[in-house]
Parts: sequence; structure tokens; C-alpha cells
Amino acid sequence: MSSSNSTGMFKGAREYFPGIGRIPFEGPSSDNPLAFKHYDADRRIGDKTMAEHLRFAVCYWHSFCNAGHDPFGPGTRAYPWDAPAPSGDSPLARAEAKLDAAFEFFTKLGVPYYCFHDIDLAPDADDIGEYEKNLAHMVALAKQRQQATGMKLLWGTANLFSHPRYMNGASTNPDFDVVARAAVQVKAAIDATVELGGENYVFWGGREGYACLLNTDMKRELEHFARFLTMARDYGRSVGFTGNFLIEPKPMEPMKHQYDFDSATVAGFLQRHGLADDFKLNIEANHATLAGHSFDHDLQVASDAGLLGSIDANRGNPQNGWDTDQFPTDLYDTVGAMLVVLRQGGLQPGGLNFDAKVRRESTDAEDLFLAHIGGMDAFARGLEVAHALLADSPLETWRRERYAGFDNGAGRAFATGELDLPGLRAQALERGEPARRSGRQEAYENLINQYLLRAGNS
Ligand code: XLS
Ligand code: NI
Ligand code: NI
Repeated sequence: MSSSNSTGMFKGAREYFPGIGRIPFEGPSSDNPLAFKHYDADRRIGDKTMAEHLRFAVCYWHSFCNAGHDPFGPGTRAYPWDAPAPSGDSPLARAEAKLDAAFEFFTKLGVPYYCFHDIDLAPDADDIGEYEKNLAHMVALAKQRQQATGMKLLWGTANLFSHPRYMNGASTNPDFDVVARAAVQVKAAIDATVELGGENYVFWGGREGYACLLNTDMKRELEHFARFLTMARDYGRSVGFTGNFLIEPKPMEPMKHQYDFDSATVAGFLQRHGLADDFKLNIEANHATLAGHSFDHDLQVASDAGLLGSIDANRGNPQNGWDTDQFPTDLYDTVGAMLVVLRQGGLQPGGLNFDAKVRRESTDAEDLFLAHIGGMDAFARGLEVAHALLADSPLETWRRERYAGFDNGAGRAFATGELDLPGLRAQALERGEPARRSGRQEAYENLINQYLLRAGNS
């Protein structure tokens, strides 16, 4: 194949997705499964292009490292980059092949960002020197690929949950040896993120939680967690990381209970430990639903606390109680999410990372493209509709009017703290029995459908 960068392939690299070129935008009437129907990167919606609003990222772990294994059987996909490398097989040679495949995919799909864990990108090793050397080698290659393709790193992170040493947690492990070992990976992953110009650094607390409260000193573990995050923050700032640190809440799985339960829990934790200026939240749809919330609820809680930093875009399955990490296709979800994002003025420097995996039964290379195209189209349509709702529909006026009683007079005095309880009671005497004001939920719901179904674009 050619050395052309337009399809993300490096000189001499083999083509991993033959027969698939750069995914074009063809519009809503196209029947081409390998074309965007709504995501038109350069189209302006309000003050930004779709690409600037949505800041899509592809994740390395589900898309290039996970061949479909589940607790009942091994992977179903034979990834060519996992096969013995013809030019001399080694874990590093396979990691290099995977990097080629990943950059080919990113470029053909036309996303601006990607995300990885340290050991998605580079082979893991128990020997600390070897681990650090592997990562540094792969980071240097990734940097070349980024320069050649214009791809950028949305965030890096360390996998502190797969290796058996982390079975009782990483920074919250009761064993100090493990806490120290976790620092090896976090330092290396922060260094990698800085070297690659990453705009954020994520902590998903994989096994930071407990399986059994009887053997757990929760208070102590949470104090260690805050210590560890503070050290990571201080180190990151000392080596020039200026982006956001992000905590990704999840209530359970793999642990029975995880400390970063949901937005509200993490916001309180960050504020309590003086971390809220440097840390924000990375909200994953399926984690919000696992916590018993809706996706937009947890986004709104984060946003209201000034802490919505980024999004892991996926969806759960209402029949299953676990993190199915499906690609987002539900337009109500994407409209709801984009309403929160637009109201707070955007996600930057965060983005929409597809922390999602194709189904175990989806075994064609093409399925990976179809999954991302569907997710990107669903969010593009969500963006269009949310923008139109905010710009053209009565939504904001209706919502504001519900609270109009607090805009002036005694209502305002109440809101600004100028009334005491007896004074508030006196208002009741003056005002008499309150009239019933309908919440008009049906009108709001109909409005969403009206804008979703409206033909054409706003
Ligand atoms: C797992 C998490 C994980 C993080 C990154 O449930 O979503 O993939 O996003 O460690
Ligand atoms: Ni998840
Ligand atoms: Ni995630």
C-alpha cells in the first residue's frame, strides 16, 4: 500500500482494514452503511463546527485490545495485529502492529482524538525497568504517528486493575507495597500523556473500593486515595501537565462497592480534599445507569458543580445489570447529553470518547467502523436537536418561567438570603393558598419529539 497519510498508514505498514477508505459524509438519504448520515465534521452548529463541539475520541482498549472474550469464553475476533509478526515476533512487535492498525482506523474514521491505558499501548512487564522502557518506546512511535496524521491524545491513563497485584485495589490497597507499585504506572502514564500532548489525564478507580466491608477500613482507604491523587496532581503540574485530571465515577463492577460511586459522591470527595481546581469528572453513560441514575442526571450533577470535564460515550442495556459498554445509538440519550454540554458552553478540553465495544458476535473488521459511525451520527443528531431546542424552541423560556417567582420581590429576597423564616411565613399570610401550577412534563416531552422528528436541519 502507499505511504499516503490520508488513510493514516505509515510507509511500509500493512493495511489492516482493506477495502475501507476514508468514511465520507453522505447525508440522511444515503444508504451506504460506511458513510455518515449526520456527522458532517465542518458543518457549523451555532458558533462551532460539529467536530469542535463533539471532539470525538476512539479508545484503544475496546477497539484494539479486546477480541471479545467474556467470562464464558475467549475472544471471537482474530485481530491481525495480535498474530505473530512476520518480521520477528515479540510483544513489542505486536504492539507496533497494533499502533499501525489503530492509526489507520482513526484516520479512516476521521476522528481527531484517541485515548489509551499505558498497557493498551505498550506490553506490560513485572520488571519496572522493562515496563518503563516498553512504554517509552511506544510513546516515541505514537508521537511520530500523531505528527504524521494530526491525531491528538484526548487522555491517557494507567491500568491499575488488570494485573493480579491490584486485586485489592491500587492506591486504596491495604498493602503499602501495592500502593507504591501503582505509583510506577501512574508516573509513567502521566509522563506519556505529557509527551504526547494529552489534554486530560484520567483516573478510573477500577478496583478502588471493596468486596467486603468486614475486612475494610474505608475511612483509611479514602484518605490514602486522596493522598495518592494529590501526589499525582503535584507531579503532573511539576512536569508541565496543564490539562484536567479527570475522575471517572462508577458505582460497582469489578468491586461490590466502588468509592467513586457517582458524580455527587466524587464532587463531594474532590471538594473535601482540595482537589476540585485540578480534577473534573469524566462521566460514562453506562456507569451513570449502573448507579441508578440516567446519563443526563449524572452529567447535570457534574456540570452544576462546575466539574463536567469529559464524557465516555456508550450505553447500557436495560435488561442487564452490568457495564455492557454498547455503542450509543439512543437519540434521547444524545439529545439529553448535548443539552447539558451546550448549556455549559462545551466540553473542551474534554471530548466524547467511545468507551464502547462491538458485541462479541460482531466479528467483521467492518463492524468496528459501523459501530463508531452509528455513535458519531447519534451524537451529531443529538447536537443538532439540542442546539435547535436551545436556540429556537420555547424550552429555556418555559423552564425559566417556572422559577419566575424568585426573580424579584419577596421571592428574590428569599433566594438572596434577605428573608428569615418568620418573614417567609408572613409572605404566606399575604399570598394565600398557592394556585396549582402544572409541571407540564408532557409538553416538554412532546417538544423533544417535535424537534427530533423535524425534517431537515436547524
Ligand atoms: C471501565 C472504564 C474504563 C475507563 C478507563 O468501566 O470505563 O474503561 O474509562 O480506565
Ligand atoms: Ni465502562
Ligand atoms: Ni470509561
